[in-house]
Amino acid sequence: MKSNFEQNKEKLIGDYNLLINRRNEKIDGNGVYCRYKYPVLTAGHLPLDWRYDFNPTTNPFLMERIGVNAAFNSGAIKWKGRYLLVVRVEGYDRKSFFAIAESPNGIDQFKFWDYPVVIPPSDPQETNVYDMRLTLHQDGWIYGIFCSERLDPKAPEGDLSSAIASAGIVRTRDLKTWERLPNLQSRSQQRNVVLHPEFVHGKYALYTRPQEDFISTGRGGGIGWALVDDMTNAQIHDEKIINYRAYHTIKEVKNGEGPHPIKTEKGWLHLAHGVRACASGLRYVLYLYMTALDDPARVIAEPGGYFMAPMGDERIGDVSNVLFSNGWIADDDGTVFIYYASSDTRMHVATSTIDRLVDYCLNTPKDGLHFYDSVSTIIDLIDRNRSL
Ligand code: M1P
Repeated sequence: MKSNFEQNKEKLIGDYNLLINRRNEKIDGNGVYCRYKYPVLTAGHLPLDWRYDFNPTTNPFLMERIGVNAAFNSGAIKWKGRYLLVVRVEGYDRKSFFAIAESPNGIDQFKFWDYPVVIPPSDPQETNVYDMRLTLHQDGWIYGIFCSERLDPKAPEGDLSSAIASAGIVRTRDLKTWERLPNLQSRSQQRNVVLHPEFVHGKYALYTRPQEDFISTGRGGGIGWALVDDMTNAQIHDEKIINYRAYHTIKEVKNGEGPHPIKTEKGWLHLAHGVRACASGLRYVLYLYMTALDDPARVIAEPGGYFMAPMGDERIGDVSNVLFSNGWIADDDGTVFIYYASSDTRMHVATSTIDRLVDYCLNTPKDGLHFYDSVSTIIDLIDRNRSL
């Protein structure tokens, strides 16, 4: 006869295996992309032996000892034929860390590696790290750039929530051993910093997001661009805005580059998030734009409005009404796996193709910035359809 402990453990493991082996189902889309029925990762996917003490002597009630709150905002890379996510895992203690989960097909059966990623802290004040973007650079290294957060040393006494954000940098050749490099030096706070995969004029190129304080970008006008000489001592001297925020758009309050852009025959394809304010708070959506092949800082197309917005269950979570993406994978056959998090809680995948996404960028009407432009764009389409 099995003890209660053994029975409960078996049930725990059985339920866990059902969850992590569950097959996903494609949902018909809008012609641009398809969503999938199930999230690809949730807090429940974190390995049981990271959360439970399985020793009946020290944990006779088989209680969860270390709680995981969320698994979200993941960088992505295809590595040795497998689809890998560098997941932002957030514990019940609110600290985030990184852990790698891999899948054989990109849409389901994501399983975490045995241990979380070990990133050495830059200094004792660094308190939290999150939202890593991975770039396999032309120089041969895989770089990870992430947000490094600490208490604002200038916060008034008693204020224990004002923070400052900067860009932390690591590099690796095998995704197992990570070398910590000095944080990016920049005049402003930075989040959503992304390394372009190729050298530009012989330098490393960064997409940036200058911000005047931790939450608000203030006069920071949007997604920036800066060239740096050396990733082992990355310093921004000149920074220019390449993708602007604008009044009464999906990116009125702020925006940020997602993963690094994908090179296509017609230009660099970018995925970003845009944020606007509403009565229920901030609303985060995803949008696409393209830049020129010969100048990745020059925007050549930007469809109006959002590409993806929170839908159904995606709308609810720790920070509701949020879609955020910092990872996608373009396969050799042109399939694109878009990994996005909903409401700072869980990870999903959507699939499309390079051809569809480029067509979407080049042929979706631009945002005319005024209601009458929106109306004339629709009338133009009606007229063209009626003349068929
Ligand atoms: O809570 C929504 C998002 O808020 C921040 O986004 P941004 O950098 O644009 O301000 C980040 O903290 C991100 O992790 C989070 O998902």
